Amino acid sequence: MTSSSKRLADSRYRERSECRVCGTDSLYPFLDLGAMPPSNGFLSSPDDDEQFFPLEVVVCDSCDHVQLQHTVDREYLFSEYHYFSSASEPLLEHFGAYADAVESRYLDDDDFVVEIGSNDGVLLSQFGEAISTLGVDPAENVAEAAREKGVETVTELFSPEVAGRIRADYGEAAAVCANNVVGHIDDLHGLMRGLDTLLEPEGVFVMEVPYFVDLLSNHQFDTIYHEHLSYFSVRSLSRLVEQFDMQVVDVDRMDVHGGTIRAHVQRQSAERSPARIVRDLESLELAMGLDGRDAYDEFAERVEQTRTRIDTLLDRLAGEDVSIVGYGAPAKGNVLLNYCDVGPETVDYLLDTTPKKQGTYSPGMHIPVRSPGAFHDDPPEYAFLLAWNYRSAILEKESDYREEGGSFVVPIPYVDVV
Ligand code: DWN
Ligand code: ZN
Repeated sequence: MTSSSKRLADSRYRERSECRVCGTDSLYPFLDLGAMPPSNGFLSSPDDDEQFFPLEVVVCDSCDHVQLQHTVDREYLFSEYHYFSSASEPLLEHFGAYADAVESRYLDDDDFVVEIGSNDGVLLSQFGEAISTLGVDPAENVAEAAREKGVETVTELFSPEVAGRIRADYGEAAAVCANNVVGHIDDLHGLMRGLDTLLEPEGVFVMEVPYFVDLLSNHQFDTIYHEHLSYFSVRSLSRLVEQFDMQVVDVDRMDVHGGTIRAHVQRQSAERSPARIVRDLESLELAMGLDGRDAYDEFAERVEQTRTRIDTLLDRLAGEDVSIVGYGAPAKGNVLLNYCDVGPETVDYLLDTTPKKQGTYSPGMHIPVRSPGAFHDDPPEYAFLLAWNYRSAILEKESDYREEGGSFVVPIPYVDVV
């Protein structure tokens, strides 16, 4: 694809000069992934207009919070959404256990739970009958899917004003959940003010975000895209919440999405004191040099090495005149395909279980997206595992494909063929 066709959009994004957590205006740039289309911006036709935006990563010189230099308009990214959490079987199990854990640890009958960015209701639909719930999500199409599950959902971008309206209409919340959402929010201080409005005095904010330590350690550069404005460490999350008289009281490490932390946040005035794991992870981050700058520069070098390895391997395989298809059409897969400049000349199509993605074309590289049936009807020699975060579930599901000679090309955490 020529660079001219990746011309940067002239609107719908702005450059930030100050840190989203602490407000400092000293930001250290360490990775530039180039002009990139919205990673969930699937096209109806390969000729559709599409916009490209800068994708540059910086770290704050004061609080070490990792974040994007630019903010792409949130309404533009999230009003019509192609991502349905329930399309991935492993996530259904994950959120079922999540609901049980929150309910048993924090909730009594008749308590009220709000989820910010509730998507298709995959979490709230799994709380017990005795708990009243409300979803908040800006995308009408996924909110409708949640309502069909019986999950009451308001189509809004969460804000202090929305929090005030929810409190007036429903009362204070015993728990507010937000999963793969806090990293998507540009106004983090507005989020915290909204939580302060909505939470009961002893209430808890339970949030899941990809853990920057896992991203760095496992070279997960493809999880960097415009939806994800922030890449949290426990230290930067603590720095955010402490400005609002709250604190991180516990952290669970989860495998989902390539490595996630489930952080539990409460008011400093609440009963609970921080578990030791909070300090331990902050010590781990310092031991990894996240308060310096070498760790970030070395990560950027490893990203470049990964691109070279992926391109070299795919070029060699394609040279043998074999068929290669993309397994999954995740947002991260579109970052990887665009950054490595891998298109339909190399990958015949992407298969994906999400009905809304099937029949579309991938953003930027315009690879057709098909249903899994195409894969099983005419198995390719190679499957490029773009949904690498579900590696074990997918390799197990496709064991027959591999026994009959098919191979997976795995790009992350290391380029591999299995
Ligand atoms: O933060 C976000 C993460 C959590 O979810 C959102 N910004 C967007 C989204 O990112 P993603 O698209 O990279 O998420 P997934 O869950 O890794 O996407 C996996 C894709 O692969 C889905 O479209 C479903 C598909 N899939 C499949 O085709 N066959 C998934 C599995 C497990 C399968 O067997
Ligand atoms: Zn900062």
